[in-house]
Amino acid sequence: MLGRIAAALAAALLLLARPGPAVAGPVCPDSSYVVASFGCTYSGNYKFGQPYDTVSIWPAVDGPSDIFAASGIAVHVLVRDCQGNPISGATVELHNDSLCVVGSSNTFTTGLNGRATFAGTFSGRGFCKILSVLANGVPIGVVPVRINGPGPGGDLFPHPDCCVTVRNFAAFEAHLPSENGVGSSYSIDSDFNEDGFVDLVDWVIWFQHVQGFCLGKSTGEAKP
Ligand SMILES: [Ca+2]
Repeated sequence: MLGRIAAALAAALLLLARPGPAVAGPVCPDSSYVVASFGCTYSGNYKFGQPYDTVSIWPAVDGPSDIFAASGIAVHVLVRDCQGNPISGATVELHNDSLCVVGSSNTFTTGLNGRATFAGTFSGRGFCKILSVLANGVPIGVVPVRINGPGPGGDLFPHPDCCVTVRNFAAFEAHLPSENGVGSSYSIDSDFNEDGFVDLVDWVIWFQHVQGFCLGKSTGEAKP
């Protein structure tokens, strides 16, 4: 009996003596990285054949925002401290000041190896040409992913649901109708299906989503 107890104690001491996993320090931009991958190409009248780099978003968590993966787009990160130790559980954020994002739908979390991939959906509104990537609030890089949503993100009347208002419709209407490469009124930020035309299809998209998610919510200004 005493022999078994001694053996158990010896085993426990051996376990305690083993070096544990290194405790990671703060996020280090020089040791971390972020990269985007693009698996599709444009097929319409806008940037035909070039990597498809645009994700359309809408102001509703359960709304029809594009799934990054469905567009062949993914953002990959590796988050480490300055000693090269991976940081697990880091909160990674896709950010641009021009966007209004609903809740924390633009965040994801690193795994045990400090890595994470975002290929899902986030909700909000606004338009931008790049996304900054922050880990635990520390900028670790940018990716050339465009976000396309109805209306500018910055708002004189901030709203937690990022609702789209009549003011945003005026900005959209200024590009309706237009065609990429013809005249100067075409703008990708009003071409919600990124086919090279701002037309009735985009109008229907715009109005459907505004009706579905923003009408009836109080933003302090008139609705379309
Ligand atoms: Ca279009």
